[in-house]
Amino acid sequence: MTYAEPEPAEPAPPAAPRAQDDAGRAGPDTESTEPVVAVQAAAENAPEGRGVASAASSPTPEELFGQCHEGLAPLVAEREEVLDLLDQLSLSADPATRDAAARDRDRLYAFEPSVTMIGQVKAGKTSLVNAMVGEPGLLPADVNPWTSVVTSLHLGPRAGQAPHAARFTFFDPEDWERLTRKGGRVGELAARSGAADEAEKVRRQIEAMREKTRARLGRRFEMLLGTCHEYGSYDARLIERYVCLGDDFFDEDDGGEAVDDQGRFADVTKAADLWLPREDWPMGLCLRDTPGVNDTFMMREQITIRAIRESRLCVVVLSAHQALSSVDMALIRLISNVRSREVIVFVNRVDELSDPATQIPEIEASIRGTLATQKGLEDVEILFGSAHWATLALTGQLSHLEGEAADVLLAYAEHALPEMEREVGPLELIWWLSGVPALYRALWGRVAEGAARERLQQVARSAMNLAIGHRAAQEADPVRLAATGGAPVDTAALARDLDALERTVLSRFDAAFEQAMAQAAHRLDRSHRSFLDRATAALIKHLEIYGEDAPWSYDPTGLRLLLRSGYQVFARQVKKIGEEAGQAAAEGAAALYAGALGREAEAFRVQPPGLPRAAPPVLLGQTIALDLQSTWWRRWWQRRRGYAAFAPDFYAMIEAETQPILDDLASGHCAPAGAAVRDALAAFFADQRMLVEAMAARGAGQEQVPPGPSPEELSHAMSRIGRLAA
Ligand SMILES: Nc1nc2c(ncn2[C@@H]2O[C@H](COP(=O)(O)OP(=O)(O)OP(=O)(O)O)[C@@H](O)[C@H]2O)c(=O)[nH]1
Ligand SMILES: [Mg+2]
Repeated sequence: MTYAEPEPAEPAPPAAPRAQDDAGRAGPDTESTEPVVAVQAAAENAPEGRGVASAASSPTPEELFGQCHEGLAPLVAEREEVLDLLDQLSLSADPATRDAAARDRDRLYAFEPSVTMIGQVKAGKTSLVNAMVGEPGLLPADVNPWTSVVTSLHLGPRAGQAPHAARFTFFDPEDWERLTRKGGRVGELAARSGAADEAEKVRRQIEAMREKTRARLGRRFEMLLGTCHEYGSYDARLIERYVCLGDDFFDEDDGGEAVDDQGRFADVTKAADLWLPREDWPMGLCLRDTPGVNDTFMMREQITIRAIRESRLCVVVLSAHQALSSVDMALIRLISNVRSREVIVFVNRVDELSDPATQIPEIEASIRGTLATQKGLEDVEILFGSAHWATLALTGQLSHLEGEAADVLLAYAEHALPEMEREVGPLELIWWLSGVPALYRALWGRVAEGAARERLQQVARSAMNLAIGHRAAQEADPVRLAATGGAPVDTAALARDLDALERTVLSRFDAAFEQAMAQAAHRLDRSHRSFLDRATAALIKHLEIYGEDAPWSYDPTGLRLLLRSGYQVFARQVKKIGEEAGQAAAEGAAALYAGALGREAEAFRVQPPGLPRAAPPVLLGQTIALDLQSTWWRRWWQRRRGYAAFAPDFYAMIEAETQPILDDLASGHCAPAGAAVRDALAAFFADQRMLVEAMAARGAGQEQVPPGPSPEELSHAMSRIGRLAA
């Protein structure tokens, strides 16, 4: 449902501010040349042909970003090849083929890989996102921990075509109810573990927040739940009303009244979406800024988990002087369920180090040490940089670098210069040192080998099938058949056979999938039970040996590993049965065409559909009572006396904590994985049916037959993308 807000009192000024006009970019700052000189001094030690060029040739932000996208060139070239074939097909005589070609073309252009930025509170996620979109100051940095807003920035050549420029989605009534009545997951957890005082504290804090919201929005706020606000344009001020809540916006002396509009909707806003047109970008990109994860309420943990799930790539932003401390095990748990190639660690704020060149390798070693404790995270890529430096490069405000800060940059630049491949100006050098170009290169590299490759393959296969269908239709053309003495093609029978093939393929898939689900449920349940038994046995043993007063903890990592591997087995199984079904569909369809046209099946090599992959089980990383060893959990069991009755209580509590994870895994991951594969198979058959209908239309003489693509050019385009479809 969309709630149409009464026109804002002051209409939002048009279009998003651009770095160069709003952030005061006036080209490189000429008032203070000190850092420029300093950076240039570094050039003297640089090897031949590399180093710092004169400041005169300062690049524009567009040029700085141009370098960021260079790595995408090979993928874009391959995309052109697929587009060539689609161009050929759009010359086809029949409208259905033309429509399908237009649809496939759209699937290529509308493709928008997404990246979720997660990290510690105040690591600089928002500042980094602002730098990555070239608009310092766009999203408010320093968002109050109460805010639960995930902001998705949709960038790219298509962003200008979105129906609106900004959309702010409010909590659903159920989410809100859960958060404010029960205190979210943390309240449930506290209540379950019998930590009544903790539960009460959370409840009181949430009640206070609810009151504030009511004061700010009046009773109207309940009407906002489940709705969204949409705008044709936005500016930083408008965004602040939704995503940036700070107590500073309240005037306590004034009875807590909001002093102005800022943060007005912040506690009821769940998500913000902004569209930022970038005409010159080779493809779209969605960057998701999330609130820091180590908050006490764990409301945001759930939100972060959802945000990670919705993106294929995840950037963990750490602060250089905080790197990975034990507080961040929650963060590590979240990423340990994502494939390591899909995680990048970005250590931000290196400008705050006193000696980055020396400290960076030390920080890297320490992070690697922490990552090594989690299986699968050993080879995560770690990058270093500074959103602050990126901002300086984008705004050209080098004069803001003074004294010590300039010295740090200079020393780091000297250290890094030998790695430069060519001569650069000071702005470009700072941009490079900011790590933003390296981060883009890493991200585009992952996109090109992952999601974009899959999309390209899916569309290439679909385009090949359209081309094959087009050929079959040409061969089945009654005029042509009459000329060569061939019998007319029975398209009605072909359509019936295709329907029968679809029923067979899908029902086989359904049966195999049902079996895989049952096996997964059984396997996961067994792992769960055995974990509960082992944990309870360990607790009893501890009590027998040490009594009730010695602290005890039990690491739930084992449960997570078992559930993860159980899920991976399931995901592989679904992939296999999906591929078998796709293969059967393609071979079956090829045989039907060949039979109908009296040719060898080889003549119509139908491609199996490209299938979606199962999403990684990020939810396994969510915090459970056993993770909170130092706080409630210890108190929970210290409050218990007489451990005979203790064990069943413990078993029941941990079961109540962990059973929802299994349920969510089944309903939120396993079932949707199967449904997505089934949809792809059904879409394959829909295309085939469409081609047969087109053939029938020709046969019935309902279509004028314009020349269409030349067979040679079509074959040529097909042969070029054969390798992409394979
Ligand atoms: N010196 C320096 N300060 C930075 C850098 N990046 C961010 N900051 C500052 O650090 C503070 C926090 O930055 P944010 O971008 O709001 O951090 P965040 O990770 O989004 O914070 P939360 O959303 O609250 O978790 C702000 O005052 C920023 O100006 C950086 O690279 N260098
Ligand atoms: Mg932030």
